[in-house]
Amino acid sequence: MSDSVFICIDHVGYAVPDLDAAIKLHTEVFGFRLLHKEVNEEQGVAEAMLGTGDQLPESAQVQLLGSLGPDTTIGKWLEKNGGRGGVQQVCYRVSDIEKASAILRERGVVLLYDEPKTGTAGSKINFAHPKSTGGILLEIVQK
Ligand code: V0V
Repeated sequence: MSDSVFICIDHVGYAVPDLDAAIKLHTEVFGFRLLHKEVNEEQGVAEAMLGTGDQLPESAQVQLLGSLGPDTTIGKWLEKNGGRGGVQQVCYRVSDIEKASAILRERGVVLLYDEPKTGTAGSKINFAHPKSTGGILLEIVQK
C-alpha cells in the first residue's frame, strides 16, 4: 500500500448555469449556509462555498461554480452538457501541495499546472487531468 497523499475531501464542485439560483436552491431548499463568495478571474469563475447548517470546521463543502463567459472552463463545460449544471470536480485537501504534487507526478498522475495557482480564499490549488484519474477532474487544495 502506498502512503496517503490526501487529508480528506475538501469540496465537491458543481458547474451551474445560474449562480444566484443555485445558491437559493442550496440555502432555501437544502438548508446549506453560504460561507464564502468570490470571483476568480484567472479561473473564469464566480463561485460560492456552502456548508451544512451545523458545519464542522473540517467538513466537506459544496462549491457552486458559475462561469464568467462562454470561453471559460465552466462555460465550455456547461455548453458540452447542454446548458445543464452537474458535478464538474472533486477536490481533495492536502497539507503541502508541493509535496503532494511531487508524489502524484511520480505515481503517473498528470497535473495541469507546473506550479500551484490561487484558489478560493487565497488557497493554493492544482488539478489532475481526468485522463489520468479514471475520468474525474480532481482538484487538490492547500488551505
Ligand atoms: C473535461 N473532461 C472531463 C472534465 N472536463 N472529465 C471529467 N470532468 C471534467 N470536469 C474530459 C472530456 O470529457 C474529454 O474526454 C477530455 O476531458 C477533454 O475535454 P475537453 O472538453 O476538450 O476539455 P479541455 O481539455 O478543454 O478541458 C479539460 C480540463 C479543464 C480538465 C483541462 O476543465 C481544466 O483546465 N480544468 C481545471 C480548471 C478548472 O476546472 N477551473 C474551474 C474551477 P474525452 O472525450 O477526450 O474522453 S475553479 C476552482 O475550482 C477554484 C477556483 C477553487 O476550487 O479554488
